[in-house]
Order: sequence, then C-alpha cells, then structure tokens
Amino acid sequence: MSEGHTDGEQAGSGTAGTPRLTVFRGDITRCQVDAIVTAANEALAGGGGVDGAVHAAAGPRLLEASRAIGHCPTGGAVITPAFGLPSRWVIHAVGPIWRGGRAGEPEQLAATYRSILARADEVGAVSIAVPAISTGVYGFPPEPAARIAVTTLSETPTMVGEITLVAFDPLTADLYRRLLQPDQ
Ligand code: AR6
Repeated sequence: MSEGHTDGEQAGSGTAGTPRLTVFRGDITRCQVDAIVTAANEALAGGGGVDGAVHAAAGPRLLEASRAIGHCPTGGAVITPAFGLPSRWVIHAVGPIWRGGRAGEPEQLAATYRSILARADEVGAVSIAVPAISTGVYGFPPEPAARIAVTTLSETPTMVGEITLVAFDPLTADLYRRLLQPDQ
C-alpha cells in the first residue's frame, strides 16, 4: 500500500502488466491508495459490513453519488469520488449472493473482480485496495472466494500496479497469504 500515485515505472510505458498483490489485515477505510473497493448491492443503497464502514468514513455525499448512479448489476462495478476518505475514488463492486454454488456464482465473482480493474483503469488508478467481496452477508465460502480473487486479479491485464487484498479476519488473511506464497 503506498501513498497517492506511484511514479508509473511499474506499469512501463502505457502497457498493461502484472500487478503486485499484497495482503493487509484490517479496516479498508484506512488504506492510502488511489481507489478503495466496497462490496455494494445492486441498488447501490449502502448497507452493513464493509459498505457500512466505507460510507461512514466517506460521509453522506458518497451515498448521494451512488444513488445518482442508481443501479449496478451483479458482476459489475461503478466508480465515484471518495469524498472524506484518504483515497481519490471508491469502486462500488457487486458480487453474487451465494445460492449453493451452481447458479454461476464463481463466474459472477470473477466478473466482479474484472469489473473492478476495468473501472480502475478508466480513471488511471494504479493502486487499489480490495475487500473479500461476497464473503460476508452474501455468504460466498471464503476459500473459493479467495482463490477466485487472487487468480482473477493476477491474471487480468490491467494498468493497476499495486493491489492490496484486505482481509478483515485472520482466516481470510491466511487464505490470501497461502495463495500468494504456495510453497509455505
Ligand atoms: N474493511 C475490510 N473488510 C471488511 C470491513 C472493513 N471495514 N468490514 C467488513 N469487511 P460484506 P458482501 C469484510 O458483508 O458479502 C452490504 O450490506 C467482511 O468481513 O461487507 O459482498 C452491502 O451493501 C467480509 O470478509 O459484503 C451489500 O448489501 C467482506 O468484507 C452486502 O452487504 C465482505 O463482507 C454485500 O455483501
């Protein structure tokens, strides 16, 4: 996690590269990155969990901005300013509700992570912090969710150079660390 923009060297001269993934255990609203991601619902109506924390830290203008957009389908993401947060943007990403795993949830979660990178690339955000989408209220099991997050974020072409995987609980942090260091 770094302060503000990086100098752009990591991404080379305008070509998509492979981002560096790191793990941070704690509250995403404290991350000093270009864009933080929140786990939103399709109505962009605010809620509990990470979305509650992000809206509380950003202030009421964040809800006004997301209400003005109004809707985002599952698998998608929209971007707004970050208002009172230390980052410049908030990416509101809608993951799937877990319905047993055979209703396309893994593909939808991968689509959500690709949409996050697409929104970041559109505004030139080179450092982002991402929570474990869908693993709270939406009930996606943590292990496959972590695997999909790491695989999709590391294999999708993007100009984002630094991705902080934010784990709120020790289990998720451990899953991410094992996936990033498979030999340990
Ligand atoms: N920082 C980082 N991660 C957090 C934080 C935080 N401050 N707080 C919770 N988490 P959830 P979902 C973790 O339920 O499952 C909302 O009401 C949490 O431990 O926030 O995608 C929305 O408005 C879990 O690992 O999101 C939607 O209606 C992860 O964030 C709905 O919940 C995601 O949990 C979305 O459900």
